[in-house]
Amino acid sequence: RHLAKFSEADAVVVGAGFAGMYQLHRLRQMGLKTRVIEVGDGVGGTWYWNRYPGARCDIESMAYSFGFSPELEQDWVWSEKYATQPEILRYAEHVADRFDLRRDITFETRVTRAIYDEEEKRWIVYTDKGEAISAQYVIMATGCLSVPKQPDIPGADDFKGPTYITGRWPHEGVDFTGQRVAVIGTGSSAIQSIPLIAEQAEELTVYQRTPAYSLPAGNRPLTNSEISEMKKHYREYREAQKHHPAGIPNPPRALLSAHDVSEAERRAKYEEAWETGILTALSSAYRDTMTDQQANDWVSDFIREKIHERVKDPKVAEALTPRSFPFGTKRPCLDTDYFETFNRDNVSLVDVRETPIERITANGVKTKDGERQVDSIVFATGFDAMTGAILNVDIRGIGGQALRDKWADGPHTYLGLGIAGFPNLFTITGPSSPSVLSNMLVSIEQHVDWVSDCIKWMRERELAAIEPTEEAEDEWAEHNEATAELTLFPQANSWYIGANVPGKPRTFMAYVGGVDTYRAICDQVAATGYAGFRTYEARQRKQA
Ligand code: NA7
Repeated sequence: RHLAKFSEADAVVVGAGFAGMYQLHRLRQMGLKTRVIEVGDGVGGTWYWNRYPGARCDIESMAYSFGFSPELEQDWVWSEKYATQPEILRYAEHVADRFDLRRDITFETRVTRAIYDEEEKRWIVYTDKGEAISAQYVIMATGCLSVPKQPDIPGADDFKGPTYITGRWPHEGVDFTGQRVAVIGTGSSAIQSIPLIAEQAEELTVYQRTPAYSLPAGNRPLTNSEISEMKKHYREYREAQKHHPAGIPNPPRALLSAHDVSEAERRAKYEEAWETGILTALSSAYRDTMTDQQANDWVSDFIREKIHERVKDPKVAEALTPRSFPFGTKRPCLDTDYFETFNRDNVSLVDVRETPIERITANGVKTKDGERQVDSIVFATGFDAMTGAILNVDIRGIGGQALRDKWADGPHTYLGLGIAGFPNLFTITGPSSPSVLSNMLVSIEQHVDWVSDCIKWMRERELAAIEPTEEAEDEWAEHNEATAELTLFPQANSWYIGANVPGKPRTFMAYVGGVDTYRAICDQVAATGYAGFRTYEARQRKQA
C-alpha cells in the first residue's frame, strides 16, 4: 500500500489509556522522541470506550489513580468512593492536559503492523493512515480488556433493531425509554448496567449463562475529611499499594486461616467484609480463601445466602446463585442493586444453560421456549482478554516470525514484559503478569517504570536491542503454571484462561503470585543486569 508518510521516533507506544499516557510521560522525561498511536479520538482507553450506563471502576477512586505525581494526587478531587466512567475519563483528560501529552499522540489511527528489522535493530510500525514509523522501541499499551468479544450467537446480524456492545457504547448515550430490551451476559458490565437499564426500559430480559458473585459496592460520595486524610498519607498509601498482592492494601490480608476460627467468628468476619463494599475484602478475610477448597466454600456459601436474601423469588434467586466455580476465581463484581433489580415486575431472567439461545431473529431472541420480541439488544459478553489487542496488530519479530504463530497455543512471555524473538518490544501489563488480578493503575505504573528503567540502562550502555531468552520465558511459564496450580483459580472457566472465546487456547494468562512478589522478581531481574534477557550491540550480532 502506498505510504503517505515515513517518520522516525525513538519509541512508538500503542494506545493512549493510562498505560500509554504514563509511558509517554516517562520516555519524554528521558529525552526520547516518542509517538503514541491511538484508535479513539481521545485518551482514556477502557474509560473512553466503556460508556454504558452505570460504568464504574471496582477499585476505590482514591486508590485507582496515578501515584507518580504527588502534585497530581493532591490537586485532583474524586467525588465518590467508586468513580463513574465520566469522572475517570475527565481524570484521564486532566492528566493528558497537565503533562501536555496530546502533542505526541496521534488519534483516530490504528497500528496495523510492526515489523522488526534485524539489521537495523529497529521496528517499522505501520498505521492504517498510511504512515510508517521507524522506531527503536515498541511498547504495547493496548490494555487487557480492550477488544470486545464479537457476538458469537447465531443470527446476531439478522436483528432489525439496534444492538449495543457495552465496551463500544455510543458516545451520545442510549435512551431505552418505552423499549423491550435484552441484555446478554451477567459479568461486571452487565451487572453495572442492568439496574439502570431496568429503570428506563419498559421490559428487560437478562440472558444469563453463568451467574456471578457480586458484592454490594456501598458506593457513596466521599467526605471532605476522608479526602484530606488520604491526601495527608498518600505517600505511605502508595508504598503500601506496592507491597500488597493486589495493590489494594485496605483491608489488609489476614494472617489467619479460615480453619483457625469458629464458625461464628468466620461469619462475623465475612459480615464485616461484606459491609466494606470492597472487592478484595472477602477474599482477604482469611489467608487461604483462594488456596483452600473448604475455606473458599465457606465464603462462597456466605455470598450465596446473601443472594437468596436479596432476591424475593427463591427460584430466581437460585438461578442467580453461582455454584459452578469458587468465589474469586473469576474477578468478582461490585454492584448497586443488581440482585434487587430481579424483584422488579419489568425484569425477567432467562437461564441459557437451561434454555439455550437458539438464535437471534429479526425481532428478538429465540430459545427452545419460543421467541421473545425485543426492541434492542445489549451484548455485555466480555472481551478477547489479555492477548486480543496485542494480536490485532500483525507483529513480526526475528526471522519474520509472526507473534500470532508464536502464541498459537497461548501467550509466551518473560514476566509479561518481553517476548523472546521480539527484541525491544515491551508489553505493559502483558500476559503472565499480575495485571487483571490487581489494581491496574498500580500494575501499570510498575510496568512503565520497569520498561523505562530498562531503556535507560540500555542507553547508558549504548545497546541496540534487548530480548528475553527462550529459557527465561520457559521458566517463567513453568513458574506461572506452578503458582496457579497452588490456587483454586484454574477451576473457573474464566477469561483469565481464555475460556470465554471459542477456539482460544486455554492457558492461565495472569500471574497469581501477587503484585508484591512479582515486583520483587522484576526488580531483582533489573538489579542483576537484566538476567534472562540477551542484549545486542548496534553492529554486532549477539552478545552474552
Ligand atoms: P465478562 O466478565 O467476560 O462477562 C461476560 C458475560 O457475558 C459473562 O456472563 C458471559 O458468560 C456472558 N457471555 C459471553 N458470551 C456469551 C454467549 N455467547 N451467550 C451467553 N452469555 C455469554 O465481561 P465484562 O465486560 O462484564 O467484565 C470484564 C471485566 O471488566 C471485569 O472482570 C472487570 O474487571 C471489568 P460466561 O461467564 O462466559 O458463561
